[in-house]
Amino acid sequence: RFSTAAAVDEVIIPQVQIPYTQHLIDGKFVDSASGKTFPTYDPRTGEVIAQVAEGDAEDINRAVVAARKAFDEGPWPKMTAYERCRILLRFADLVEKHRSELAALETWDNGKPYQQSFNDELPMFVRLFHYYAGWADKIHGMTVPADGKYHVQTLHEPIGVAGQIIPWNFPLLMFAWKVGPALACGNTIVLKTAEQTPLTALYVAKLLHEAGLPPGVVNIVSGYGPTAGAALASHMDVDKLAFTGSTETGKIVLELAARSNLKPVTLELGGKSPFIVYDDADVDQAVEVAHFALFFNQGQCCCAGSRTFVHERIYDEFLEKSKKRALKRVVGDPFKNGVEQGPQIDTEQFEKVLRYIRSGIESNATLECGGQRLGSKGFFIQPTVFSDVKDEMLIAQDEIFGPVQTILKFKDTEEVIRRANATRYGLAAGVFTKNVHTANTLMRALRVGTVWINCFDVFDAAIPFGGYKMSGTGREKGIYSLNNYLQIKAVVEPLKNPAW
Ligand code: TXE
Repeated sequence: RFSTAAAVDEVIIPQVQIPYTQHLIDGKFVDSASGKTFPTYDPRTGEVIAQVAEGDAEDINRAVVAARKAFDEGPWPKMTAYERCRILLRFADLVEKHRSELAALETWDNGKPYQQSFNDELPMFVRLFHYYAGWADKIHGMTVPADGKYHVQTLHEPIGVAGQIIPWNFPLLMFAWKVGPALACGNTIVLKTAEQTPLTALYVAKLLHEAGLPPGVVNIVSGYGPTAGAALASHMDVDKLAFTGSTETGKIVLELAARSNLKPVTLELGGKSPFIVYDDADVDQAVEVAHFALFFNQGQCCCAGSRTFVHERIYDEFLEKSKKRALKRVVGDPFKNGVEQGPQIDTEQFEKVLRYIRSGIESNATLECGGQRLGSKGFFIQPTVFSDVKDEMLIAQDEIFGPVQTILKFKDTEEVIRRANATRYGLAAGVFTKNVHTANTLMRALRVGTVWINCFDVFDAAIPFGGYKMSGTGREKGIYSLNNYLQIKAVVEPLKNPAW
């Protein structure tokens, strides 16, 4: 058990006993068919937290068979929508009850600040399940006024067995974004967690069963992408695939889905989101929000505001203040009170970020602060700010996925729209201005799935999220997410007495 508290003043060293490390298939915790395990690491130290069952094609197949049986034979898709709603609400209550253990486990496996896990992410997780529980009994079709003497209606049916592959940056929230709508619509699920963060999904999936979820409805397989993930994407008996991760892997899973059974795919991929600050903005507020937009979650956000465009008239002031803010950022043990930034997730991501920092220096951007690893243990990186960044530099084009802010200068609206859109990505954008006409122009001109005006990273269960261009396809959260998990059936019957 962990020793946890709502607010912590000192570092909590979690006393483990990790609750669950096996796959959860058909309502039971089981080992891999191969008997293999893999380690999950503590990003604070690089030490092994636990050995976890390592799934491959055979385990995925066992999970799909269980999900198929639970879908075809019920009771889940056939029970009343209200009963499904009640189970989801009971589950949300149980998560609330286990909030501190789950927040500690999330921080331990991922490295994000405990206060963020406890104060923001766990409540958001609960909120998402309340939201989707609310949808369960409000999903219904329409009657259609077709030409001719027919009564026409649509039935909104669950799509079947949903395969879901999630990343490591928000292990619990990605679980909620995927599992919430799929369950509300009456589907069954096989979910593969990221190999870096397998622990919390197993914990909450156990709570789902405690809340009354029938066995086989949600199955969790831990394991690596090219083995377990690829087996799920190419499985012939999976009816739908939802993926969040890199654009490169998104292309692979889309191809696997197409080459197997043409299952529909939603993709939530990488980004290089512009954060545009006009000279009429409140500079102090814009500096703070731009800092948050980039550095939040160690910079490991698909929608991170990773190209900060600043109007030339306020550029010098903005830069000075951004640098000061980055130097003040508290980096350290994520279990410690007041720490804003923990370690990067693993050695691969840590090396990748440091490579991009070197590339920024080599391409003659000005390194304003940071740029080094912090300490000698774990995957900590100094908050880093580059100025004099040019659009063609790699650090302005690629997703760095780390605590590296790149600041660019602009002159006018036409120019900043062109430059903001000159990327293969299209996930999100931030705009800071007091001029309503400027805001109106930019919100329409930016080719992105979310525009935050005078704010950033406002996430709400009801707000849809997703990308244009190579940031993905489909929307998660909100009413739009339900479309991913429904089949629409048209039913046509002749009318006997068309006058009525
Ligand atoms: O991603 P992958 P990685 C970006 C970010 C990061 C980069 C690489 O830029 O630096 O991606 O991170 C599974 N078939 N994002 O390597 O590989 C994998 O096991 C099926 C953005 O971690 O995309 C994991 O569960 N599945 C992002 C998931 O895909 C496969 C969040 C994501 O891993 C697979 C994370 C395969 N062949 C990284 N290969 C976001 N959009 O938020 C891997 N996977």
